[in-house]
Amino acid sequence: MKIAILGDTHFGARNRNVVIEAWQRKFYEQVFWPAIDDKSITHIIQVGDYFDSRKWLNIQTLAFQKEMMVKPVQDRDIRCDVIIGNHDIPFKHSLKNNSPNQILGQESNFNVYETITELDIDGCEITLMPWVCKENYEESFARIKQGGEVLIGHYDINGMLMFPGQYSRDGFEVSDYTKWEKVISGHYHTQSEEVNIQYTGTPYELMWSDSGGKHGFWILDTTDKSLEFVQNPYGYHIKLIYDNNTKPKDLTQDLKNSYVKLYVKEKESFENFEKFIDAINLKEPFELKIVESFEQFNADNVDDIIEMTDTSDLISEYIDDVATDLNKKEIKKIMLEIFEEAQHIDDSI
Ligand SMILES: [Mn+2]
Repeated sequence: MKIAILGDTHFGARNRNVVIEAWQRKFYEQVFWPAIDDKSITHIIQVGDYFDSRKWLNIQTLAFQKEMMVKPVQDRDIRCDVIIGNHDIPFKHSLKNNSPNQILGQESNFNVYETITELDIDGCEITLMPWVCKENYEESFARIKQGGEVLIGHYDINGMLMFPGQYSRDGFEVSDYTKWEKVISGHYHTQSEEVNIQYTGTPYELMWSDSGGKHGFWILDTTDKSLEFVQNPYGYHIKLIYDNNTKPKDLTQDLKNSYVKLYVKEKESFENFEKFIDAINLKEPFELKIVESFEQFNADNVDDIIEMTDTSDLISEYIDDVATDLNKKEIKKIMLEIFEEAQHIDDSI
């Protein structure tokens, strides 16, 4: 049997940002549900962080998750299992009063798991484990160590990838899970695989740090415990680079409703730069951030400063040494003001 494994859904993400909601909708309507129908899948397991906010639920978010998940599950009369994640709970040390149980608990076709539960699906033993906190730590840790066939949870695991380039320094050890054939986990929003552990990643991008990786959902085959990835092609955090050779016609991407960061490496002609900005704006991004490069201020581009008296002199000398056409007097003034301000910041803040 094939089971769809859906990562952290984070309904209501970023204070119910409507643009992010529109990208979530695109995933459910154009990727997820068509694939579920196409592959005749009748069982979905969502690995936690169903909702985004630990404490609040917007009425629009309530309606949105009904439209995207509850109704499609019920219309197809298929099964959806939801595990409690750390974003689903209002308390730090307890799973009490979690949001999925209150919202999805009374919906037909939905099962919410707030305790460790053993399932037998077509002869495959699947253990579902909610977020591990103080309240359930001993029981959870003992069950992890014990091992079994397939474990699905929402874990912090030391050494696993959290975001592109950033690894976790917290949680359980990879070696705690050695007695499992396969471990599938939500929590970190970037997908990664280490030994027998597969992090699902989120189905879609939710913030800038998600933009470097692949997103989508997984299909678990219970006969051989293999996982197939179905990619969501819709990314919407887009990085562009501008230099003196960049022309508006180079802009081929669809930027509508996207978050765009434009990194400016060089900008000799202000007029050409403005034309490029206009070309971006014509494509109607939701947000455009221009990031100016200060590469000329890198330590590599400045001679070693050996003799120094105090920090303010060092700042002045450093700026004197930079090869730039910018107004050095003005830069010095700003830097020294920041330095002054930093000296008077209360340590207790
Ligand atoms: Mn999450």
